[in-house]
Amino acid sequence: MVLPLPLPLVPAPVSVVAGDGRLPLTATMRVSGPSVAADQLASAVERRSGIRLSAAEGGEAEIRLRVDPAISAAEGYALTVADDVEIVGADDAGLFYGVQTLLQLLREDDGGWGFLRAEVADQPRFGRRGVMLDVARHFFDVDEVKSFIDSTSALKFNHLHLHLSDDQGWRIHIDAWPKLTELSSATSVDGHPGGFYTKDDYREIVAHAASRHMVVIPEIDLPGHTHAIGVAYPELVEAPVISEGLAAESERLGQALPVHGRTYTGWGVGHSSVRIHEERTYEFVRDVVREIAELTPGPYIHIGGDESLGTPQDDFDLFAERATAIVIEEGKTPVAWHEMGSADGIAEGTVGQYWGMKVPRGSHAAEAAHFVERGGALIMSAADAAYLDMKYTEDYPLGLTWAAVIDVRTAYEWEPTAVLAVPDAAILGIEAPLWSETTRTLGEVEQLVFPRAAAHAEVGWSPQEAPERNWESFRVRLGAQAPLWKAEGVEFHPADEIPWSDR
Ligand code: TNX
Repeated sequence: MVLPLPLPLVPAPVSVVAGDGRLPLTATMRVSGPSVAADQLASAVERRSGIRLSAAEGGEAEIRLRVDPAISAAEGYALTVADDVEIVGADDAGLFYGVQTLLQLLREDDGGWGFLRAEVADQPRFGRRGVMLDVARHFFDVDEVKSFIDSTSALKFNHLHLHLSDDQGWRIHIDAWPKLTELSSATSVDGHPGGFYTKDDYREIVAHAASRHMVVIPEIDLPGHTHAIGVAYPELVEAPVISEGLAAESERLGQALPVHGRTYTGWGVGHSSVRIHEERTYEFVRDVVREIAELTPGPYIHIGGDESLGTPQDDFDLFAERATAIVIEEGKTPVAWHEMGSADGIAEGTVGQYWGMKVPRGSHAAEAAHFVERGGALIMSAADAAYLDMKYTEDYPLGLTWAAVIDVRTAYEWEPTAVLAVPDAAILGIEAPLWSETTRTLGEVEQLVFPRAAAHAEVGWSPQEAPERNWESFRVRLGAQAPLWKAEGVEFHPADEIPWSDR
């Protein structure tokens, strides 16, 4: 028996019924509805097919877009492709996602271009579906970040976490501390060129993200990962703590050890810490948080908290309490890597980001659970499943392996609510981070992100009980995304596991 192929949709919708054949795409097809969504659809159709939809009355078929709050849950939509196309979004985001689904139904065959007939009803499993881009280890400029937003929002991701500072560089201008961008942003890992965002650059990124229904979460990583701060303001940062592990790893990689007050271009972690008992440190944190909050329409500011291996535990906990309190005082909800859950008095409502393994080790699960005990919630980024900077195979040229080697199937087959013993309602959703130690260009970033981000998109969006929510179906649907990525210039990795299709 030959099973029918699933419709080529990723992430899998809540419900989908295939119709009969295709609705041909022609230049007389008219698109109507809210202008932003209509323009986005028309431009994407043209980039893909070369056919420009018309705005004139009287065409043979019509694509009608509209928003109707009665339709379903937030971000949901209903889509029908019959003799016309209709997309009804629960809100503007839902309409945008319906348009993304329609673009996946657009296919070329020997008869030309057409939309596969279907009836789709859809809404997300999790309200939080995030990706992270590390712009500190290597810098990516405004246009590159915009491309990243375009390619990931098409998979229905709705949060973009920007890792704006680390040992190797500081990437956003702060008026009150101007030397950060004067002295600490020029380089990246391996001494490659760096860069930074002016406030206008950053506003441009935030606005572009909003137009694709993505919330930007800025991260300033504290109290560790702060060597670059000490290049501009040495009085704020302790001398580096050189562990045996760091010394051995630096030697193996041929990277120089960190020196207080000088640019660091290796990728060792855990050696830096701001001075916990200096009041100047908290003036710095407050100024930075305030200026970034002013640029941030979204509710969150991420204040880091990972791998402060040189910071004594009591000092770390004290810092976590004060820094999360400052974020709240400046009107935002703090987000922190799970280690900050070690602090008894972490600010109530702080969101934790779990980056331990699928089977938690050591104190990671307890630290994560403490955010929930304090009225907060969790974002799941299990490193051995969700980390986009892990290699696909041992010999893959880009990426690292410390957490795992993650092929597409491993990225697909993890369940974010099964990692920790917390109520399901405490899991806001997922985030897949791309750390950029080994990726110098956006193309290299894309090779690690695509296709695995599509697996995480399905983990975050599709209900566990959706009929097509399984690996065998996913790999076929995923293979059908290749022509869309090619049309948009996305440099995906053509992994062997996937039956890639041409059109
Ligand atoms: C761990 S995961 C880090 C980053 C590195 C990454 C490389 C986490 C919160 N911290 O500083 O870039 O590993 O995979």
